[in-house]
Amino acid sequence: MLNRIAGSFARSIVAVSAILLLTTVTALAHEYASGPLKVVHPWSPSTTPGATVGAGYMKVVNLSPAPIRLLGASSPAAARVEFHSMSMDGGVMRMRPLPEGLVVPANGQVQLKPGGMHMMLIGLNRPLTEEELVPLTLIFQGGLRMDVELYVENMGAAVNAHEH
Ligand SMILES: [Cu+2]
Repeated sequence: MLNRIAGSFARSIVAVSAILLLTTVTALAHEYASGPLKVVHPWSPSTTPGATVGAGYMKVVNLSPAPIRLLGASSPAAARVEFHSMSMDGGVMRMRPLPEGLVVPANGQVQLKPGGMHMMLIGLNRPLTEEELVPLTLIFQGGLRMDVELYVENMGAAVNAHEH
């Protein structure tokens, strides 16, 4: 009898965890598609109150046989959005703005990630809060615009790693 109760209790825990897992995976693995372009899991680390700068990361996939340039981006949460590269320079990580944006190779992809190429949300008008979705418009060559949302994750380590 006790065994039976314990068994059904365990089963309901499994069911609840499965639902939670599904919800989390859906929120984290969001992606957007437009024509030959796919933007996979755009996200931002949460920021502390008063922070004026945030970061943004994502994977951009180009399914077309021609390279496509990502010219820039904008967000209502920031005065402007810049693309930066990051490289080692005499043992020091340095960021460089990419004023021309970046090229997504033909049938290829570009990964923006902590410690690598990234977006910077400059002049934040509010903190980025864990689990919120921040609108971001990506502007590609040829005038193609893509609206995505940055999913804000609690990633203190990523924010610290990004400071320069
Ligand atoms: Cu930067």
